Amino acid sequence: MNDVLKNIEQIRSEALKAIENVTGAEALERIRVEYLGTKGRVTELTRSLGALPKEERPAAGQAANKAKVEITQAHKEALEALNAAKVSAPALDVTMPGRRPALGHRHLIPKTMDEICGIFAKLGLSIVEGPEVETDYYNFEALNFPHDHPSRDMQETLFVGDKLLLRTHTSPVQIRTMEKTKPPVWIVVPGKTYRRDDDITHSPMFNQIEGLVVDEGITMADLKGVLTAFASAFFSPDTKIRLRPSFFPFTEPSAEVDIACVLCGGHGCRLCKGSGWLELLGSGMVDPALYGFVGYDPEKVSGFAFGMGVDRAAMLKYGLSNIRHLYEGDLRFSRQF
Ligand code: 2U9
Repeated sequence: MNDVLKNIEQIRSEALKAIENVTGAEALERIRVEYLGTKGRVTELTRSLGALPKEERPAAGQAANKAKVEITQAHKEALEALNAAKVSAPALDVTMPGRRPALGHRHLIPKTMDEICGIFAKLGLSIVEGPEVETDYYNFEALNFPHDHPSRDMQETLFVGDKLLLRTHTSPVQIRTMEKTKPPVWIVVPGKTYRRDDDITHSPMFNQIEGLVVDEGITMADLKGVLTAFASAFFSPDTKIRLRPSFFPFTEPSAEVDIACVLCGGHGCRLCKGSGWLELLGSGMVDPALYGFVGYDPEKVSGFAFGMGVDRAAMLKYGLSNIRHLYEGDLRFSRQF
């Protein structure tokens, strides 16, 4: 082998070895410049071939070209391998400070639900839950809303098929519980409910808590006693309540329950529109007609029931100006509670 071919072979083997042992992208780039760059060893070598005797040029040219192709290919493969390694295993710098994960915050609705349920639990009521998709029977019929009766108009909802619907209140759970258990029944039922409502104080999905007490000798005095104890525990001790006559299909007599205004204490202000009272919940004595649906004897038992919107209770307790704050998912809002 003549000197030129030896020289080409040496450059080729040195370059391939250097590429094989390369450990990083910067070193690989230095190797590329050293061999393949405009002033690199392979480039210079190719240029110098013109000075060779004519008969040596073809063999030398071929060898130089082959070396260049091999080095270029080896460089390409090494670069790809380095890039792939970079993607699959980023360099770990153990000296970097850790990244604190973004912390969420408990939402005000479940917090308020727990507060309310906790108070009734202390008063001796058990917490019961039930399905959000209900039958027409449990949501309306068994609660004294006859088919095609105008009382249903107040509670429009989404029907899922012919007889299935999104429940408009948690009351079906009380019917299901009475069907399954003999009196006495002392329960509180929290959960999501759905109605065709959407304005500044109503949203199509909202949370309710309802209570039902059916036992021997239950009177309206028990209703007032339990709700007075609740108002004191939830708002502040000695919070006064008052009952106003009302109507619900499932209670007779029925009463709206107001609390003394949380802002002015009953003197009259902007919040209570000068009346000194704020509407908190609805209540009443269970209509004896309902006992017929669940096999209870209205001669033996009587009961009271109540229902409240959790959103409204939270708005009153925490002084919220707009129900939408509860549904925007803004952490700056949630963190305040
Ligand atoms: C059974 C018997 C009686 C539950 C009751 C109310 C009154 C009431 C509203 C308050 C605000 C619903 O969220 S709201 O719009 N509820 O006024 N609810 S009595 O009465 C029952 C329930 C079940 C078997």
